[in-house]
Amino acid sequence: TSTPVKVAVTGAAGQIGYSLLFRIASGALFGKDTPVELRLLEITPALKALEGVVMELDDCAFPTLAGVQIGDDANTIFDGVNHALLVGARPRGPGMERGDLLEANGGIFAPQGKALNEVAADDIRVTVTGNPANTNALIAMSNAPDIPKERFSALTRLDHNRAISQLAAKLGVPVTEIKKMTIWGNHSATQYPDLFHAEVGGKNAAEAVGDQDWLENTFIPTVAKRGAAIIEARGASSAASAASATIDHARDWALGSAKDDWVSMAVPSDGSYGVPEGIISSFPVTTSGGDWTIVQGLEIDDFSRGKIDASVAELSEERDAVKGLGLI
Ligand code: NAX
Repeated sequence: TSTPVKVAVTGAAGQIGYSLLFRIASGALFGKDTPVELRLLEITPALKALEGVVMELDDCAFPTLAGVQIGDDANTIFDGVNHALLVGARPRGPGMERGDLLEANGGIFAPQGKALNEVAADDIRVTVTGNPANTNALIAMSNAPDIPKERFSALTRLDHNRAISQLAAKLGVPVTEIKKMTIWGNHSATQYPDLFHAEVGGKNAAEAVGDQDWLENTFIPTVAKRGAAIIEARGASSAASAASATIDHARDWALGSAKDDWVSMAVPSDGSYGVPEGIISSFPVTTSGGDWTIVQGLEIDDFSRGKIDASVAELSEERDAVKGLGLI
């Protein structure tokens, strides 16, 4: 057997963690032949609950699970890790302003970025799920100067998967028929799920839908507000689907995206599609050998341009805010 891949998960005692850890341990991330060692980071008061989760992991007797270490010190937990899934974050409390939210998360993601910089493995890849995901990833990246910037990403795969599911339902086709879905911009209500470059059974998705009103006034808001709809229905935010998307994201990044398809990932912009450098924004990307490449050459019409620009403007504001707070 090979050396175990070391995967760190933060916020491991939370809702997403409760789904994510069992998927990783069962081999959903790297396959059944790759042993995985879990490194679980929590805040001190949550360690007891995390011990309970580890008891359950033990009780699954997963053949792929080579070991579990838990703790509240990032420098210990991140030591030698190959993948870091940063899920734990500070949620927006009642009456909390955006600046307060960004500052509270800066207090989590700046030290975690520094710790990764010091102790992670040379091949570290970092995925941020905890909200505000794009800007939290920017904070972590900016605090890890020795790690190449392209090793930092934020999760928009849940939005991507939601968009595929909504489109498949609208057209009455299996999700496997849908390719080249794109989420542009921020993982927030301003995100832009793009049907103009998506394909259904090899045909253009926007044309297959043939209904601009549905696209604009049903599809886009349904995808963008799906998180709120789940809270409304379930009384708790999406967890299993967020865990599943985190697996999809990290797996495709490590093992490569499918031929003739692409995925959505929020990555540091290189200026492609007029998205300014210095923010982490969602793009269509292909992945291979642990690297991502932004898909080039897509034509962006005025409608899409306006939607992308609006979401990117929000990311630029968040970037300016965390810069003003001295977090990046
Ligand atoms: P929970 O509140 O259930 O769990 C979060 C856990 O993080 C808690 O156990 C907490 O103790 C821990 N934590 C807090 N600060 C920490 C720190 N400094 N180090 C380590 N652990 C820390 O939230 P959950 O439902 O699991 O959601 C986690 C995050 O994912 C939230 O920020 C949430 O907004 C975000 N989401 C992101 C999504 C995406 O698509 N990018 C979708 C789902 C989800 O909303």
